[in-house]
Order: sequence, then C-alpha cells, then structure tokens
Amino acid sequence: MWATAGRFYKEVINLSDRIGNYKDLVMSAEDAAKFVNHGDRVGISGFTGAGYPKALPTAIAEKAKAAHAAGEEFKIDLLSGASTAPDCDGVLAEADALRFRSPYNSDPTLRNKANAGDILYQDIHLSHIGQQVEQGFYGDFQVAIIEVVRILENGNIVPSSAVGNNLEFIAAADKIILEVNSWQSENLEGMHDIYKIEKLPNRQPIPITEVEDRIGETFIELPSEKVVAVVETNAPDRNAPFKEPDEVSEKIAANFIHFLEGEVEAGRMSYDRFVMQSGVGNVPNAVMAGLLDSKFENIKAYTEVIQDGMLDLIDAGKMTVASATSFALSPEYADKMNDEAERYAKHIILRPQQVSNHPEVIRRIGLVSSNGMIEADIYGNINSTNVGGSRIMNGTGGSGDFTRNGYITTFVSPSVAKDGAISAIVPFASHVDHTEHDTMVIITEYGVADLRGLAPRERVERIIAVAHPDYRPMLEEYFNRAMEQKFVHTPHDLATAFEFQRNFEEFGDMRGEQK
Ligand code: 0RQ
Repeated sequence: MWATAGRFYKEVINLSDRIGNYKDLVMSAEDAAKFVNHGDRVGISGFTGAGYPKALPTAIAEKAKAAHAAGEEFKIDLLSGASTAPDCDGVLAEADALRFRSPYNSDPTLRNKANAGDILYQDIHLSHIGQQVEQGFYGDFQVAIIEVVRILENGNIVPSSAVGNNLEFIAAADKIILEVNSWQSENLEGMHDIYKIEKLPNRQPIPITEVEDRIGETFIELPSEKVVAVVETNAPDRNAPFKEPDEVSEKIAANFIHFLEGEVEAGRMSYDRFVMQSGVGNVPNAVMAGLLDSKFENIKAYTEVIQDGMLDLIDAGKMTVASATSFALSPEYADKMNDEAERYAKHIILRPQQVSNHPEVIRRIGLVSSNGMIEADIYGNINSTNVGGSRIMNGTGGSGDFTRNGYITTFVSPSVAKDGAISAIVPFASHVDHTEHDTMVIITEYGVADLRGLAPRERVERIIAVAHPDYRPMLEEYFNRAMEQKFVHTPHDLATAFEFQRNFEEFGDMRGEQK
C-alpha cells in the first residue's frame, strides 16, 4: 500500500467495500504510473488542495526522475480543476515532469519554475476550461486520474472532496486511473450534484434558480472500458491552516459588512437570504467571521470553495446552504467535515466547476462577490495575478467568473503588501485580469471605494481615499500630471504610468529612494 507522509486518521482499512467491481485492477501507484508516458496530456481531479490524486503524482515524478537520470525525456501536460498541493503539483514540478500546466496553481515550486520559464502555465477562467477540454481546444487526453470516495457496484464513482473538471477529463481521456482514498469520509456520498452541461449546439438552460437546487446525480457515470488501474490511498487533502484574522483583515471585514448594511438601507439587498461568493484567503475568512455577528440571516453561498468560515456560519444557523465545487478547509475543519459529513450534507452541494462557476447561473442568482487582488489602478482595473506585470502569483481562478457576472462585485485587499513597500493602489495596473468595466467596489482597511455609476475620472478620488496614506500624495500627483495630457477621458501620463512598479524593481519600494 502506498502511503504519504501526511496525517492518518484511520488505520489503512480493507478497501474492498469501496472499490466495487474493479478489484482485478487494483495495483500499486508505481504500476499504475506505467500507463502515463512522456508527452501525455493528463487531466486530474482536484481543486484548491482538495480531491486531488495523492499517489500517482509521486509515482509519475519518480518515473520522470528515472527517465531523466537515463538521459531520456519525460514531461507531461497537466490539467486539473484548480490548485492541488505539494504532494501533487509540488513533486511533479520538482522532478521537472511538467511541460504545461493549467488552469490554476498556488504551489510555490511550480510557481517559481513557471516564472523562471521552465514550465508553461496557462491561467484561465475556471468556468471555461471544462468546455474547452470537451470541445478539443487542448487536443487529445491520454489519461485521467480521478480521486474517489468509492466505486459503486455498478461501476459508477462517487467523487471525493472536489468535483472540478472530472466529467470532462473522464470523457476526454483514453485511459482512466482511479485513486480510492479511504481518508475521505464515505458520508460525502450524497453531497455531490453531478449535472452534465450538454455539448454545443444542444445546450439548454441550466435549471438552477435557487442556490439549494439539486439538478443532477450523486455519482459520475464511468465508461468502464477505459479504466486501467485502481490505486488505494489513505492520505489527507492539503488543508493549509488559516491565520487568525489580524487587525487589518478585521478592519477590511468590518468595512465590507458596513457596506452590505448600507446596501440593505438603500433597499438594494435584504438581511434575509443574501447570497455570497468568496475567494480564498485570510481576508475572506475574516469577512465570514464578521458575518457571524452581523444582522444577516439565512445566508447562502454560491461560490467555488467551501471554507472554514462557512462551516461556522452553518453551525451557527446563519447559513442555510453553500454550493461550490470543492472544499478548502483547514486541518481542524477537514476533520470536522470527515466526522460530520452526514450532517453537513444537508447544507452543502458540490457541483462540477462548469456549474459552480457558470456565468448564466451566477447572473441569475444575483450574488455579492468578494475576491482578493494584487493591485488596483486609480480607474478600477484589477491585477489579481502578475506581480510587476510578469511574475505569476497564483492565477485568476474563479474571480473573473464571479466578478463579470455578480450582482455586486467587490475586491478586498490590504492597502499595502511587504511591510508597506508595495501599494495595492497604483496609477496603472501592470497586468489586468478584471477591467474597469467590471469592477464595482474596492475595499481596504481604509474604507470602501464604491465605483458604481461613475465615469473613470470620478472614480479616482474614491480609490485614492482607500490607498495607504503614504501613497496618497504620489497617486494625486500622478493624476494631476495625467490631467495635463491632451486627452483626459481616462487620463494617463504614459511616461510615468508604471513609476510605482519601476520604483519597486529599482529600490525595492514603490515609494522610491526617498522613502
Ligand atoms: O505574500 O505570503 O510572501 O507575504 O501575496 O497576500 O495579503 O496574504 O492575501 O492570501 O488573499 O492573496 C491576490 C494573491 C492575495 C490572492 C492574492 C503578496 C503578499 C503575500 C498573499 P507573502 P495576502 P491573499 C479564489 C478566486 C487570485 C484570484 C482569486 C489570489 C501574498 O487573493 O491569488 O481571487 N487571488 N481567485 O505579500 C506583490 C502585490 C501583492 C503581493 C499581495 N501587489 N505585489 N506581492 N502580495 N499583493 C481562488 C480560486 O479561484 C481557486
């Protein structure tokens, strides 16, 4: 039995009750890795550190290392739902086993190799990738590796803690390898809602009108003839712990909730049944902690990941339902989920990411989105991904799906990073993930910049007001200089538009050498 260095909750058990009628195909990860060859395009389960294969990545990495030691080439193209973990993206990047990776990554080893030019990384909207795989935009897939809770007697599978793009990878791949992970609670069965969006041109409306609507099956149908291997594992999801909310994230959360209360007062929202989407990270978690003590009741989440704060809201009776495609829980909360999955199943729905992030449904539901950012410019263009325009951090993830289609869309961020050396508000974003046409509200610890209904020049004062005080005079100077140019619809002085980012490159501080 393959094992991981991670935490074990149960003795390794006899899995025969979880592997249905595929018992003849059970083998070691090393043997299963023989089905993965140099040049293959591989689709795997997994989304934000949940539900990714735990055994095959290490076995493939070992295979790559052996090939490289023998002077042979070995690299694969890897696609997933979203980020995985050190024992997946990390080991594969470390072994130089990846040529191409999409659609999202947060692993530092892979990130560094992408930034050094050793791995090609394509960062695209998480709602788009499934359709693009299905329509053949990536070419053929040789292998799909899918983590499951169980294989049913009829050969269908119950996915584990993420659904992601499993349907599309299973349909596209020639060969399927299943990892049956006994760490995952069997009581996840029933939480999934597997709905297949028809291929073009036969597409119909997705029949979700309320967050709690279940429209599909609790299992995925498997083309049994494609299954070549079943590997047993007992290994935890990545489960990065969250930091306790600090003063800055608490202030941002308070500003966010104050903003929502204003929306209720203005008659644009209600304290009852508000629908939220939340990106991952410390600020979103602080927002959820703030909602615990707020006047909001019967909150719903139509989002992509279930986080600790949502379980707290469910436990407190504040949240009735959370729909997503995966979990992103800390170790403590993952334990809680494993112990109490049956109870949580009444409140949680895990959908394919084409559905959890679908523009059509997001627009219909009318949710309030909140996502992090690297920088915003004085007109509201948002850079979520590339530091200094060129250095990838994580990826746009689902932030575009929700920002482009949400009812009210917000970006939440500390006003500075790296002890004040970096301002989150800059004259011109060095990379743009969300354009000024989509951005409605920017929130920092200094307040709320509500940009709705404003022309570009009108937004500047509000955005500068939420910048760190150290940077406000520099931003005002820039705007005044830009106003002296010939055309001033969206005023820019191109000669100095990237002064902040250039200062950081040259002096290690956006304030420049006079700092
Ligand atoms: O780096 O850890 O080395 O200090 O970025 O920053 O403030 O802890 O905040 O964890 O929420 O991350 C935009 C990266 C923010 C994230 C980003 C550095 C900062 C720190 C983390 P250190 P914080 P967060 C959900 C939807 C992607 C899009 C999205 C993100 C580290 O929110 O990846 O929301 N979003 N997807 O110092 C240089 C700047 C910086 C900066 C922050 N301007 N320049 N470094 N940092 N701003 C996810 C999915 O869809 C799956």
